[in-house]
Amino acid sequence: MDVVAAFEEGLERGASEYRTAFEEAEDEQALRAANARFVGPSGALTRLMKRMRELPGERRKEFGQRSNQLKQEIAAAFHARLDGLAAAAREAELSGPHLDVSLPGRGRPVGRLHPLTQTKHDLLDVFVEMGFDVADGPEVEKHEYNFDKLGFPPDHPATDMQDTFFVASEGVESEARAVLLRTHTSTVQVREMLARKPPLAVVSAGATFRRDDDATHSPMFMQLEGFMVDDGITFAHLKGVLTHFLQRIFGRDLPVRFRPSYFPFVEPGGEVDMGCTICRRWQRGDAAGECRVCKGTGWIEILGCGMIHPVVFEHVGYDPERHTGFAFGLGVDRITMLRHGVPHLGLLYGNDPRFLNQF
Ligand code: FA5
Repeated sequence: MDVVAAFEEGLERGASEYRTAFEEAEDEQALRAANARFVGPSGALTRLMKRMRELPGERRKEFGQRSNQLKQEIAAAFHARLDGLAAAAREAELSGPHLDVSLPGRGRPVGRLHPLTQTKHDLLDVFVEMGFDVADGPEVEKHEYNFDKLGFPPDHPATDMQDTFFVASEGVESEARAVLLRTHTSTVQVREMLARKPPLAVVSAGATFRRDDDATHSPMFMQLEGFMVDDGITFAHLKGVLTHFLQRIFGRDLPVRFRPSYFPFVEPGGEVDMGCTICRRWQRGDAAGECRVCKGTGWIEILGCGMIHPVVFEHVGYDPERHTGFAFGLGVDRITMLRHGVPHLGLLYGNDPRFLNQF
């Protein structure tokens, strides 16, 4: 086709097609694509105008004017349609569903303390009310403070690899066993007594570790330790403090009983049982039904205690002829389970939000 005919046909086709193409474009993207088909870098009109030089001289001006005119028409129509589409979109937005600014916002979940930490704070508070100081001790501890200074003989079963997590360290076997994860918080007794002189009343709570794992024993658990040393401290002080403490936590009518028991660092040593708060047999006065927690006895063992052994005082430089004191240690996990009716200790360490959100 000769160039004149190509111009005639191209301008005619362009003029007849752009309007429909723009009308049919339903959004800005389609409109821009349609515009590009005519006046884009490789659009039909652009390509035609690139052939202007091929036209015979006497027709060049005429076709030049007609091409420019069409280009301007297309540009005007493009912008008119663009404005129309924007207005229609705004209209649709305004007449569509309204934004309800009164809807409640998206809440940000509020964090809270873990039930074990809550219990720990509640227990410590009771002792602080009674005038005890709060102390801390390291979880990675010396064998000496965990066992030796507390009067454990070197071959005591608790010092065995089967019961205690030892921390590997370089050197010979005896050195390798010199550092461990503390198996109880009684270490704080040693540390505080080495650092301070009587009178003192101290309480401390934190993580402890043993090679245990079942429904009521976990490899990591939490203990709370308390002790008091002065001139003239007796077992009566121990009974008074512990009975008050347990009744503050579990209720004024809670029965508490003391039984003899053995720990190397106390003499005499005892264990304390409290009435089972699950079956509350002391309130019902009968043994009807077998309680899984207390096995029908009506009592739960809750802590170990006793009068601090003179040998411990010697190890920390106190005069055993002059000073006396009591100490006790309890499982914070067990108290948390009893307070909240938690059936398995593992729940306290599983960090499952379905469990934790109930507190
Ligand atoms: C002691 O650890 C002594 N240090 C307590 C003590 C302190 C006695 C001061 C006298 C004077 P015992 O091994 O019984 O004692 O542990 C105390 C409590 O820790 C237990 O009653 C139990 O509630 C808790 N406990 C022990 N092992 C575990 C475990 N693996 N998981 C969870 N709780 C445990």
